[in-house]
Amino acid sequence: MFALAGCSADEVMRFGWPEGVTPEARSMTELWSWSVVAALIMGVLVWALTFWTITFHRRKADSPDFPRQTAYNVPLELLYTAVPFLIIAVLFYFTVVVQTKVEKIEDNPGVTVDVTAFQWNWRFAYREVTIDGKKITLERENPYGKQPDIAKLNEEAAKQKEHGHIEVQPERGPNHGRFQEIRDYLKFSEVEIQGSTAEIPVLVLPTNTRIQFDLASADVVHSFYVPQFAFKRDVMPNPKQNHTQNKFQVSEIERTGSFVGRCAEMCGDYHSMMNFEIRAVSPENFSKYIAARQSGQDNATALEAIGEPGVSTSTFPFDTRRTGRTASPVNAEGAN
Ligand SMILES: [Cu+2]
Repeated sequence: MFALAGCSADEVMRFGWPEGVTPEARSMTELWSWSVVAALIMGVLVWALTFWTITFHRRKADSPDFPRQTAYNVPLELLYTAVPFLIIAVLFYFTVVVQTKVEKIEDNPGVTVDVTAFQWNWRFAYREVTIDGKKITLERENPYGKQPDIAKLNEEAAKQKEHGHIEVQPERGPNHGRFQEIRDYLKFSEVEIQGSTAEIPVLVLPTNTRIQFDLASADVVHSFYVPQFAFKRDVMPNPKQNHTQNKFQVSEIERTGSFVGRCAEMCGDYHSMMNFEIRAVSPENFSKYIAARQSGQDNATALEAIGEPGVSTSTFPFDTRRTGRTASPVNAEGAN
């Protein structure tokens, strides 16, 4: 069946997973593959025992008696309590090893990207990049303003109340009484990529470089998912107040190419159209790309300058018109 479907041995062994492009993704895929193999061995054993029992140990047609009953066999019961425990222990061990690798965060990653999810697209801001061995900081000030001292405001409000004044307070959000319109936790950069209805945001990253992603949402909960990283993580507003680990790293992207990314948390009307692309290029091309962006070129022009397609190749913008009944691609001119 696999041969007829034209599957390679590698594809068969991935049991449905996409080809990983980071060492972390490959570790997770291996864990998945061997877990499936272990489960299949166990399955075959259980099926064999089941069919052996019902075939050869059924009540004989000419005999009124049940076959020999083997319940309450203590050694056997101990064995089938111990064996599953052993299986769980082995699975647990390998899971912990892989998880530790996947969640590892090292100091000084080569590139740090601030990812902002919003209804319904993505903004990528390079915080730090390494160009020819030198770290460059590209972060710029957040235009959303700063949260006032919330503790002090609360204290003042309490005092006002004590003195019989009822101060009309501007509306505050649920996160420790923070003002919802002020999003001081979002990060901005000189070099950013922002998606729109007509444009899939293409995030350019270098191969062979440790990359850190810092995730934050400007509104509701989203989820950053790149199938070929075999990784997704929820993207929350106010990550600190929501006690989320909003950083993760990939130790490297192993090859150049275009890898689709998606929002994996149902986040509203156009959730399904909240796609992005990771474009992995060589570190040399990445340096050229950043230089081109810093000189004022837009994303498509800077991409074309290094010989890359200017728009996404792994996915395309969708028609967001309610009356449109087909998921046909929309070009930049035809989009609304
Ligand atoms: Cu979303």
